[in-house]
Amino acid sequence: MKVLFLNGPNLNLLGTRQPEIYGRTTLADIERSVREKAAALKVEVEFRQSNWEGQLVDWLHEARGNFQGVVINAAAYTHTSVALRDAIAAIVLPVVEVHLSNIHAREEFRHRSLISAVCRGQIAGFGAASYILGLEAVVSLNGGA
Ligand code: CA2
Repeated sequence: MKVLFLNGPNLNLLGTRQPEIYGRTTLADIERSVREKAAALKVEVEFRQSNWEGQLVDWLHEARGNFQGVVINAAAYTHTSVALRDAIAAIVLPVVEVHLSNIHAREEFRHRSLISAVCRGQIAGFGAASYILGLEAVVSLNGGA
């Protein structure tokens, strides 16, 4: 089984700014812990980040036929992107939405996710562990590793 991890805008800065919200863990640290868990589950993972909405749309299209599921932290595009919502709806693959922070406990504009309704579920508020839980969710949606 192959699972694609997609990361949206500014997540490349993780661990270097606003540690009071996002902690000191970098995206590379998260990728490392995802890879460890994936190895234990005998699952292949690919980890990508882009600040560009269209790039994330292209990667979602590419996931079809090449991966068995997607874990996505769409970052700020979560709250704005009809394009990402339409791409997720179009690919007919299990897509799990993850967030480091509990978006429902933050500013009101973060409470609404435009992608939740087309994802299989949302995991938010567990820091880097949200990604591990997202991986487990995709594996479970595929009937196990
Ligand atoms: O909690 C999450 O994972 C978010 O998706 C993170 C996004 C935010 O816009 C969402 O509302 C919730 C922000 C990711 C950018 O992270 C930064 C890291 C360091 C410095 C500035 C931003």
